[in-house]
Amino acid sequence: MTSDPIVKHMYTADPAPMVCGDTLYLYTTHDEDVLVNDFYTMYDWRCFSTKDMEHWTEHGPVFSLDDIEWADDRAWAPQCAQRNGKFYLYCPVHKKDGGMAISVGISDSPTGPFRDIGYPLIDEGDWNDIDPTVFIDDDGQAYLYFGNPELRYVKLNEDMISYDDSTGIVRIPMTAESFRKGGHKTGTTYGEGPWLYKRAGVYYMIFAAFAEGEGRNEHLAYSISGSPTGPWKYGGVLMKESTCFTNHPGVCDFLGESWLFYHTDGLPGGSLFHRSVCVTKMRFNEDGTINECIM
Ligand code: FUB
Repeated sequence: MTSDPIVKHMYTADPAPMVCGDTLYLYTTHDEDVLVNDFYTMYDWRCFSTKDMEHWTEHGPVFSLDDIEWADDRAWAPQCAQRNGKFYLYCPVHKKDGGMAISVGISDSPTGPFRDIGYPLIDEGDWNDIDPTVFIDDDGQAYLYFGNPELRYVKLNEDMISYDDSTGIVRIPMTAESFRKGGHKTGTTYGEGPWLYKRAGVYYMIFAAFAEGEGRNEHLAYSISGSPTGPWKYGGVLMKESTCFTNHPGVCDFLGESWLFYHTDGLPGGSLFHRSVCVTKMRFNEDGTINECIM
């Protein structure tokens, strides 16, 4: 299996796997070596692929801020989905006129190049609109969850670039029962980086989480539901916090295993702004709970 981190020649974060045929495509963000204003300095999205979880092929930048006319900064955590022979890359960005929003790039190939649809898919005029996770259920309905500090979702239309207006943007109740009492702004552990995943009829919302108390880094946790729209019930800690301020889950099934992609600051020169994507196997119990994953 891959030795961690997966990418050793540049800083990558926010891993988002997508399986297509016999290949796993891993989309990541890219932390630049040189920081601007001592903050996340991120301009493009990268793609890597593997057929065996050992050997990886780099596909270079597949989408960038330069491709999105209305965006000017913060190429943050993406996720890609395939439908009707097209690939849709959902990416949070900072808008030229202020605030964060979720863009969509479309391509005929999983390795791009992706072409921006020309406008934000999600743009509520606040800063919550980051970290999209897209999931197509067995009945064909696609969901796009996102958000920090609140978890929200839309039901995507068949075209994957618009959503059901009659349902609109749904705000998930941020309760302790759903996300456990915690240290983020809603008073729960839910922080950001949601990842919607389904296994054996159970829906999992896996997310970056803040425990109670000052100076905590993000750990990974999960909530469970019998439906893609909740109600969510807190399930437990999936991965303990590390020395890196953020973490970010990406989950998929491939080669008969379930994989959890995440990031750390473990590469030489690493920091909260210089992260590296890693992967480990997930183990599920018969009752649907997930064993804690060790970095
Ligand atoms: O990488 C930029 C931001 O940091 C992401 O959007 C969050 O999930 C966190 O990893």
